Amino acid sequence: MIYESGKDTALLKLEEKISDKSATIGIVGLGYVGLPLAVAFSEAGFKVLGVDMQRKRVDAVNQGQSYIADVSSECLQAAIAGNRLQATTEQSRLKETDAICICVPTPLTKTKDPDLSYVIHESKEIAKYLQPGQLIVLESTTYPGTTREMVLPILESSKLKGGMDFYLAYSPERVDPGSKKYGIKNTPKIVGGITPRSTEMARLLYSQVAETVIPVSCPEVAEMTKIFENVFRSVNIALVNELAELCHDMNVSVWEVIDAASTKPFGYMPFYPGPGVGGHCIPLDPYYLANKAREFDFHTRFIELAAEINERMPYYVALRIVEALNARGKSLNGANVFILGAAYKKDVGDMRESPSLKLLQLLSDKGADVSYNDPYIPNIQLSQGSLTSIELTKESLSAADCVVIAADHSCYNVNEVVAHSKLVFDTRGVTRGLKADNIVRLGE
Ligand code: SAJ
Repeated sequence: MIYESGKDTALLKLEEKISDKSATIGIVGLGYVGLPLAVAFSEAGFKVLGVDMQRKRVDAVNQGQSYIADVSSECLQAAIAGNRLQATTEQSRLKETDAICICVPTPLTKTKDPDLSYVIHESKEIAKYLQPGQLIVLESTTYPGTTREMVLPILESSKLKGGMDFYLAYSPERVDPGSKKYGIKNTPKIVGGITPRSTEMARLLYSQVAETVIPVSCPEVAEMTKIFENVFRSVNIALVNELAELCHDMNVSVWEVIDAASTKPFGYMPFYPGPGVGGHCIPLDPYYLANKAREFDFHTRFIELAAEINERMPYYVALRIVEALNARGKSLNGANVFILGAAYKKDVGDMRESPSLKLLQLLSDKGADVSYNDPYIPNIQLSQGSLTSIELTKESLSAADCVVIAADHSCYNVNEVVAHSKLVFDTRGVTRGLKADNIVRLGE
């Protein structure tokens, strides 16, 4: 392909600048994906410009104050001190960058339709300042087709041509919030560009921070890979959630069944029942795929049924709590219910789509006097007002008619909780193995 010399030089220059680390990397969206990525590129020796629309986040980054559990303030301060990271709200500064990673949220609307407004907004901003030779990578979890059908036309409104004047690829974030084992460096990174050259440039970029980079043939494969990874989790969690309900009816312990199945060294992978699924991705991704599939007159019934089962878990758990209180001559209405763990999963301080929050609201709506403890989350908002985390003491436990283990934070001493509670409803199976009349478990 014959380029006009100016354009060819710019694209060739990018390869050089990434290889010799003189490139400036733009990270748009400094959340649980963007901030760790910004620090990773700065630690790899690049100058990084973080762009976020939230002034308080920008100020916190520039002051070296991390607000993301997976990023320490010390790492942030080192990157700032080394003049390798700075944050701004000014999108116009993106013209200073050579590569831009878009790490903005892809939530759902109230009717569970994809909300790509952040992706669209940032693509439009990037298009305003797009320079020949830049590499743009979308990281946000989304349905197959977003990069090519939505982001590319917006960027080409700059009159620059994708694949010729600038590179464009999709590379899904693969973050397991709170994981002590996996991070950017040791998690293989998928990259799929709109042209082979775009794929190659994305591969070159991410090979600076990830040990393994896996090129795929196009953005659609990369987008579908990510959605599939998360839908795989969603359907398997739904399977054990449905099994938990059946096991209760059949008076079989689902926890014992799962632990026994886990002894199979091949062809099985354990998932566990819970009060529902929270987080940034698992509750949302099935609806992204289902929405896109409808364009092909394809109804992802299995995937949507799984999402529905997971969504219903807080309601099911609330019903089981009513039954457990009732069996002890206590009505939920007026009962003191103390929830342990407001976060969406253990050892994280994140409330996004938290099933614990849904459960608190449901119990409160049915007349219970609800309170909670979560060492990571000082306060929460319910429809009737805010609640502050109550200290976990013998007194606060014994004062409750029912203590619910909703997020099994490692800091909870389960034996102490059982010893000082009238009734414990365990949604996470952390009391399994303990024999006591005051324990009721999901899935038994
Ligand atoms: N959950 C269960 N039972 C299980 C596993 C999870 O009820 O067996 C619940 C959790 O309590 C939580 C929800 O599902 O409420 C989601 O937990 P998760 O760990 O599956 O998902 P995230 O959002 O914390 O992180 C995930 C990544 N997690 C893992 O791989 C373990 C991965 O799926 C994605 O890379 C990441 O989301 C993302 O951002 O896409």
